[in-house]
Amino acid sequence: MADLTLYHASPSRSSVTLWMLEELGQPYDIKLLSLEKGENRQPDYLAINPMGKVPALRHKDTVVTEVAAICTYLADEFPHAGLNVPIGTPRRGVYLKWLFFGPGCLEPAVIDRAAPRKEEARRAMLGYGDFDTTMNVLAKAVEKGPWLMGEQFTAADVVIGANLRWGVLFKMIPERPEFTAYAARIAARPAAQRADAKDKAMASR
Ligand SMILES: N[C@@H](CCC(=O)N[C@@H](CS)C(=O)NCC(=O)O)C(=O)O
Repeated sequence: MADLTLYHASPSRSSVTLWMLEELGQPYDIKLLSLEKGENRQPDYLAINPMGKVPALRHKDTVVTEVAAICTYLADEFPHAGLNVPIGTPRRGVYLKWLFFGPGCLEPAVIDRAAPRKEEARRAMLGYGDFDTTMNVLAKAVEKGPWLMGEQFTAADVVIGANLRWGVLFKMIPERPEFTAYAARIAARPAAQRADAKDKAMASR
């Protein structure tokens, strides 16, 4: 049994953490849950994540939930993989900004656009402000490349990159050249391809 266990539904947001684990290169086990069968709402899983959501990650006695928290945790816990920007490094501020930008701005902006509210919320009320600003900020960040932090691929690229790749694929994010180029660099990563293949195999079970 590995020290790391991912509670996963295939494919879903937990696929982001599956990719992160592949980037990390540490052994891990997968506990596959069926969202259709409601296995994420059963008492044994609610004891792990009371939100009834995947993913959840167990590392020895520690349980971490929330995609971005899991990616941040893994990158810091296994620094040899070079996926974090360590505490004490000035660039860590920007790195953390992108890790939080994923669930704080990018994901809600995309979801709100896909499932609009009955009454439009005021810009100041929304943490991401508005969709176009979110997209413009992101386009500028990935324009130069190859990665958000320049030459270093980090956990922030996993969090933002997965969202972006998925959003472009399902036409929820505009097909701007900056985005398609970044999504193509992400798709070419062997770890992303391994995660995709594992997900495909699990989904067809
Ligand atoms: N904020 C959570 C969102 C996780 C999430 O929404 N997971 C979905 C799968 S894509 C889920 O578990 N849905 C099942 C349900 O809500 O019943 C995170 O970042 O981990």
